[in-house]
Amino acid sequence: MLKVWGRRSSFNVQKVMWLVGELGLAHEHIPAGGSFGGTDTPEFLMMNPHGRVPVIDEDGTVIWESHAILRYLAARQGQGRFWSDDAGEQSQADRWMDWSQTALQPDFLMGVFWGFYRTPEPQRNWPAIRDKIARCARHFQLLDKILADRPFLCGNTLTLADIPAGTSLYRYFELEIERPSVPNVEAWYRRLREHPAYREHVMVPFDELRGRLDY
Ligand SMILES: N[C@@H](CCC(=O)N[C@@H](CS)C(=O)NCC(=O)O)C(=O)O
Repeated sequence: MLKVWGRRSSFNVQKVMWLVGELGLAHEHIPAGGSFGGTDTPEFLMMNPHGRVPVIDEDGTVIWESHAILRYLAARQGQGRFWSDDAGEQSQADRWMDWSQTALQPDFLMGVFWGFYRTPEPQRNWPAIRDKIARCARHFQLLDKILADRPFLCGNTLTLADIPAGTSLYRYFELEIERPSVPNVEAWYRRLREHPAYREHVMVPFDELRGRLDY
């Protein structure tokens, strides 16, 4: 039985749970991290020495790092739909996953979501927040161009490429921040919202995180 550790309000856990939902995998979810704690116990640190969520255990195969988990689950259970043994084809999704983790996520999750939403008002660094909001606008405008001729990032169907970047959309469109006009991204977001797994695992209200700098 697949076990998934992590709190549902965690962006990185949401990516994993979304794929678990898309694949319809039987699993046990164990709340961990944030106010649930449990990530600094010797048992948890044996699984993930970094003490972070998400972590999965499938019959003794323990994996941490959300994108490593996504690739593992896709390769094991998502052949054809979320995984291709053709390295070139698989790299189409891989590049968007890596882009999301190294470009979009630092600017949006760290810069805007943490810098603006999770930071109490008196402590906010507005020049830095404005810079990150502008960088995010450019990232979403880039995605808007890509999505001009296709419904999903890699073409006609949902792939791993959509999961990390798509997970940011709920928060991006909910925050009270300035956004550029990105109609193709909005159409993509509408398409993702048609997926029950997206609604269940990604569209998780996050008010509890407002102004809260501790996990
Ligand atoms: N690069 C890691 C980041 C993991 C991470 O930082 N997770 C956060 C939640 S999004 C965490 O565990 N925070 C501590 C906590 O929630 O207690 C991944 O993608 O899995």
